[in-house]
Amino acid sequence: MPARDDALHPEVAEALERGGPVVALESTLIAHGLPRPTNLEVARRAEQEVRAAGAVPATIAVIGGRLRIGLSDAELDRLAGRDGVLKAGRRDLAPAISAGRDAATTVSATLWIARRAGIPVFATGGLGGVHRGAAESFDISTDLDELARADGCLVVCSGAKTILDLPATLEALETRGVLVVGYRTGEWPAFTERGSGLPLEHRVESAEQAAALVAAHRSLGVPGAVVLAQPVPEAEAVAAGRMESGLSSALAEARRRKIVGKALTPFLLGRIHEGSGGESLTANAALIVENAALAARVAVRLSEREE
Ligand code: PSU
Ligand code: MN
Repeated sequence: MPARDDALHPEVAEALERGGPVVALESTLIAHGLPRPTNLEVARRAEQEVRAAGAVPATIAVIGGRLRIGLSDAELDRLAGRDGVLKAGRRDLAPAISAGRDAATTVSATLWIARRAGIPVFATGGLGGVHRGAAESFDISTDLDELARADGCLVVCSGAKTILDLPATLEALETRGVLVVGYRTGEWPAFTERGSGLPLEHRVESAEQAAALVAAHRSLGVPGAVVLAQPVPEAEAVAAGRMESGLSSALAEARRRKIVGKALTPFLLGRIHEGSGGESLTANAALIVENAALAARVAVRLSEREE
């Protein structure tokens, strides 16, 4: 499905037409990953950082049953402030649109929409991945499969969310042949923590090097996205292991209350943000904004290379 023209915000359409840099941003973290009012602040700051780096932000969502690639300020406000916004993975897009609903798009849905609209650079907080206990629950995020399909796309993130089984998530990316590169790190970042202790084979030190690597990946036609993993800024990082006890009780509560499927990630993130006295929320907000900024810097280099 090529994105219908009316889905594009005029500013995004204009940038795409002239081959200018655009960065896609997801909206599930706004509607389901962060509490109010931090969610709206972070969404706006991420867009500002993209602009400051010389690119155009395209936050993606479904508003009143219409796909939007690039949101107006009023639409961003509506998404951040309303109850009952659907969390839409790729498979949930058609139901959201046909029912005329508001839906926030996850990594899988956003990446799919962005790629079809010709926006191959995308930023998020932490990827979805293999949940703890997945050997029994089979809970593995569609994000991983979409990353494997998103040929030539760059996805900037801070690894996968700490609530997940991080070694298994990294293995699952390897199985799917998704290239993972550290940005100024040799370790798989752990979302709100700087590192997971899991080594990464490849790293780059600058936006310029990242752009050269993405260009090589594209020109070879290697399938799948390039994941550029940037650790949370030092000043906002949560100390290693600090979330574990809160996380174990949140996981136990989820089991007790049978919270499964797409409700699980928002539930666990909510519990962790509530329980950490603001520490994890500050880190989550900071990393989202930094990833948007880095994605924009690479998008600018990529569009210069194409000139
Ligand atoms: N990053 C964040 N907060 C979030 C998410 C990412 O900092 O809430 C969202 C993304 O949209 C991701 C989703 O796709 O969590 C994963 O959900 P699930 O585990 O149900 O696939
Ligand atoms: Mn899941």
